[in-house]
Amino acid sequence: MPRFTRKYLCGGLAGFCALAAAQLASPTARAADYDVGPMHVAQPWARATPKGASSAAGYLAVTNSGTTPDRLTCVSSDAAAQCQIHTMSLEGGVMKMRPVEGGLEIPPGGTVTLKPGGLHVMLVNLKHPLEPGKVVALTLKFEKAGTLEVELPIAAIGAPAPGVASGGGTMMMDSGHGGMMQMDKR
Ligand SMILES: [Cu+2]
Repeated sequence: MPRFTRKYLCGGLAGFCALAAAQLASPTARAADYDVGPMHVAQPWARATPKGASSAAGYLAVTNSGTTPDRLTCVSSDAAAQCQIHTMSLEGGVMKMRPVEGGLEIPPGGTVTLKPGGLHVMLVNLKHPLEPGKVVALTLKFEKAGTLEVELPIAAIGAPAPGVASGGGTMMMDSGHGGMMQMDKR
């Protein structure tokens, strides 16, 4: 009776294997979740930045278990002069991002996920680079539920989202907000 090796299992269950590999390679220890009123913030994390970077991105998932919509803004961070929530969209072949006006709506019963390639917390005018293994603190504010202090563990530069297999195309677009990205200052 041959033993079932990891390799054997991977061949037979490719999807399962990819998931297992991603978990093994998870760049951060499991982050804490946070609650304020009916709002739940899960899996917050940020990406490390290269020396000299002026901005950084953070990610998290927000679930609203209440019965009314709420609006999320980022008030401040210990690592940057300004904290904003940005959307990203492809316009004329260029990835553009701009601040969400009036806060990010979290619908009742819904989850809004900020992740590489899409919505993100933008730390503008960094005071220092984000170093892997450390944390960056944010003060979030829900219009109705109130304020919430969260800590984002910092993953390596180019790290995929926790639980997501690496090698995805979206990683490119968000790496350090350089090059192919334009910030729309309106
Ligand atoms: Cu941004």
